[in-house]
Amino acid sequence: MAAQASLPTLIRKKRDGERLQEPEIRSFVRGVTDGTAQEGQIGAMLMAIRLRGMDAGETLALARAMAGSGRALAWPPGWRGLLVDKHSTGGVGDKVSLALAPALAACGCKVPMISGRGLGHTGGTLDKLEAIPGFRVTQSPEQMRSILERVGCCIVGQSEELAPADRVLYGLRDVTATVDSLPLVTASILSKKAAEQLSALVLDVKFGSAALCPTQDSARELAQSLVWVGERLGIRTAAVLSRMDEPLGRCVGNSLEVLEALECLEGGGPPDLRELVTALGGLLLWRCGLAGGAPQGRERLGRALDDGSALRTFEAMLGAQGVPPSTARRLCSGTPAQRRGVLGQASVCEELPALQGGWVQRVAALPLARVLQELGTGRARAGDAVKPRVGAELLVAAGQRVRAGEPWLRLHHEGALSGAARRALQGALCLGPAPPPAPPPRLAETVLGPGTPPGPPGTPEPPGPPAPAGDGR
Ligand code: IUR
Repeated sequence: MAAQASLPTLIRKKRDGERLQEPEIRSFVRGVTDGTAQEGQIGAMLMAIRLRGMDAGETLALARAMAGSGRALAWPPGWRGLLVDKHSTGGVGDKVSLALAPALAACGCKVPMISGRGLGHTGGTLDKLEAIPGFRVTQSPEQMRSILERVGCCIVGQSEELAPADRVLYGLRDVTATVDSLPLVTASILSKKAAEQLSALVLDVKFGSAALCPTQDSARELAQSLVWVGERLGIRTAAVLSRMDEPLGRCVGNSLEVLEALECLEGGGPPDLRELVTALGGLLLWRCGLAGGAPQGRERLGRALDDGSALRTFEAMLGAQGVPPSTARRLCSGTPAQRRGVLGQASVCEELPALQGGWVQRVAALPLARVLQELGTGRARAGDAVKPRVGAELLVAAGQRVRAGEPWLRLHHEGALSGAARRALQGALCLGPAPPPAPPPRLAETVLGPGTPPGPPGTPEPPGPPAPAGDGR
């Protein structure tokens, strides 16, 4: 057997643009996991990968090694084919998971959804759920299995044991300016999904001014990489490219988003939210064989929202994850006032008037989310506390005419609003002298894996192996 190359040798190889072999990648990940690799060495390797890229095979090997760095979840054999999850690359007002997980469970799937917290201007599903008194996001693998048996879905945080190499690498990527690397993003996301032992996965890859990917082309590249690697890890993987220039739905902020997700779970709520929930869910139902195609899957999922079964499943999930039954009942079956009573309200609620009249071209998600993050919806550093009741409701939408002085935003906050924050918020309302052109659809494209049977009308050809990400991403 050939002698194992040392870590400096592997770093030098990648630094000089060479391809790493699978055993070399495994050896690097072993060093990351067992602590024998020094932080400086890991940082140097991350930067070499960020600058030189990895081809699809290397990325697959990295994802596989990271998935194997910890424990894999184990499920009863009878659930084979039914285990599904969804991952989003992060957005503003994105409460899709709250409605999607119970709706999928109501359709017969098992959904061990592992979600994250908000960091930066994007929100996190765990923070939204923690706005509900009593909700516990920490569940052991055994507890997850028990909840899936009884309810069909759970939404939990990542456990220490799942893909521990990712925890180390992700933490160091943040401080070494290597977050935006296509192979590193792909391996990070999919290592955790592979350790979850999923049957099918759908990815919501967002693009636009408030998204990780600035352009549709960069989102497509990431989606193709994720789908190609995901399929080879044994997960039926599909991706949707969705626009993220404006908030999803009308509410941004943790408890306000729970209220909006409840509206969706009752068959109502903003159309763009329902469209995304049903599109992502429809793809999953199709890919795990519970629907004959994506359109049929979308219809089936819509029925679960309309007939109350998704809402009942959400209530059962709340109960199983620590919410007292009377609280869960008031939240799921109560009037809007009872719901607000459960979640509480911020101490200040004020409406911002439009400073001038005009046609709303758009409400920009990024400035809005940045101000809200400062007011407490999100955190500047991992571990900071969030203020669950802080948030905003949009009172206008693109295409609408507003008069000067008319309120366009209802802001919920816990203290004084600085002049700078007020000005930044006003900057989010983009007005013009004429109605804007019809907006492009929020769902721009679907990306499917190779060998996928023909999909819904308009579905593009499945991609071949993604081109090597050798240009630095
Ligand atoms: N989410 C992940 O799980 N990994 C990543 O690299 C990114 C988001 I960016």
